[in-house]
Amino acid sequence: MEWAKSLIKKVEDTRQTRLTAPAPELSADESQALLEKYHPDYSGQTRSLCVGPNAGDDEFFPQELADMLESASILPADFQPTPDIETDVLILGGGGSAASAALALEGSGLTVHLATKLRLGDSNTVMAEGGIQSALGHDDSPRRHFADSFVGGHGANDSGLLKILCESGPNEIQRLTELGCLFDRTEDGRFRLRLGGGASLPRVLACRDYTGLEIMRVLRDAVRLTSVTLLEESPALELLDDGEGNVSGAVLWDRKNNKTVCVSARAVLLATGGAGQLRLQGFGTSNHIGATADGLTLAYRQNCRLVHANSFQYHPSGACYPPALAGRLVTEAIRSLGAQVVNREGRHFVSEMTFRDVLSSAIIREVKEGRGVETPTGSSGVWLDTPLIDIKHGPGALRQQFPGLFHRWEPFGIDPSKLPILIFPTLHYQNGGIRINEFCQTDAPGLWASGEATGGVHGTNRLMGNSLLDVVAFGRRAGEHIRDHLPSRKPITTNNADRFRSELNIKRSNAVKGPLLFPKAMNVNINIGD
Ligand code: MEZ
Repeated sequence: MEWAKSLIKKVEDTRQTRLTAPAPELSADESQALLEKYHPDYSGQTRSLCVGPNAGDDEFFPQELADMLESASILPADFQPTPDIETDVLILGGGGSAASAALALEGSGLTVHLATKLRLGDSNTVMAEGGIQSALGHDDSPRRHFADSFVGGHGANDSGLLKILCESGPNEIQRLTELGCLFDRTEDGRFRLRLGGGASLPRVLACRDYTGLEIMRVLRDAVRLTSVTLLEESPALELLDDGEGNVSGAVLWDRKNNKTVCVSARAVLLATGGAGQLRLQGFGTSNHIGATADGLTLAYRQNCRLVHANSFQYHPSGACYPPALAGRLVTEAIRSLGAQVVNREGRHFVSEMTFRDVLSSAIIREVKEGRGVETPTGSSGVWLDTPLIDIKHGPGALRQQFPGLFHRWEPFGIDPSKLPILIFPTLHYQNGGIRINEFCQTDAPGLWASGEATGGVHGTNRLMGNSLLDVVAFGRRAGEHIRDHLPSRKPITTNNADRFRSELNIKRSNAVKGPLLFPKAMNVNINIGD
């Protein structure tokens, strides 16, 4: 960091004054103005849809997502599905939500297949660092959790879904603990609770800065001990229907053998996660390699409406430098413990605990208006003053709470307890998604959805830690509802997909193929050789 020596000095020179000064707060009007001017959702690099259930709405989607939603099937037009596998329940996805659904179905006597793009556990769940929210603190309650999340979500949340989320918190934490999840505890044995941005009191349980990895560890082990049949390396290419609108299975791509596998299922659950790897507007992402909006793409062809699917969360603290780490998450928990965001002049320009969308917009403003730090590789960001953590909480506190941070930065000669690090917003979360009801049923009978692929619960801005709770709570709920309301077996056809294809041919001749499955940069050749 020799190149930044004089700039780092400005951070150090202002540190003492910043330590005691109050954080700069913004009024609601100032926040809204910032969002409209700088948040990527408002950038105008969007378009409306002309095909499918959201067509003609007064909604503008990021180009990259719109192209996927209006993409043409990877399957040949004359594809005729015949069942290779018959199962009661087909779960699509390899993360926390898919695993929680599988666990809920265990013991039901139903046959369950779980198909994942890569391996079980490869998902955004493992990328989640800072924690999971649950109203367990003294003076806390699910109602308070609800109020914080509703304000954070700009009041656009589906209140029924949000109520379920907040009320599920304590039980889900108990279940995860029983499975062996080692949440951090205080010296007297209680859960250590962190404060998340936009929360009125500490409510985030964590396992240092690898909470999602720890949660997935116990879920994955538990699923491996069930009777569920795993179909790994088998992403879904299309959903199948019975010709009358009911979803009745899926076509998988057995990647290793390069062949399609048709699954006839009485119920299908989409738990396929998010969309960060679409790299909207060229942003870096904190997302797992498989997060390519597959669930949205496939459900949309089955006539499922999307809710707030044009709303994305750009996490304020993505790594900006060194380039090898660009887009990687720097957990909000570091800010919640007191690391300030500081511009090139050493100015603490906004409270780091304001809502994520507002903070990201403020960072983008600083960079656009020339108050960011330009790196030798051309990227720009602002400082996260990480050495403040040891100053505020004692020597070694940063390393003790955030070992992952050191694991990533030290190989590049940067010790974050001594030097501030450079951050810039990173594409982190899909706030909206497939519309579901309180039982995770989509608009297409036979098709359930849970986790990041769905929309409504978080409104248009999710609070920290609510996604890990979402995946376990709604994954379980979907599994339980499927177990108790299993439809009968139906024929499998590609009727809905064919109808969508015909509509595309009329209205959008330049459609690309989808789902994307893997980021474009990976150059994965999807060549269906049946
Ligand atoms: O829920 C999240 O997005 C989360 C916990 C992220 C983080 O900053 O660690």
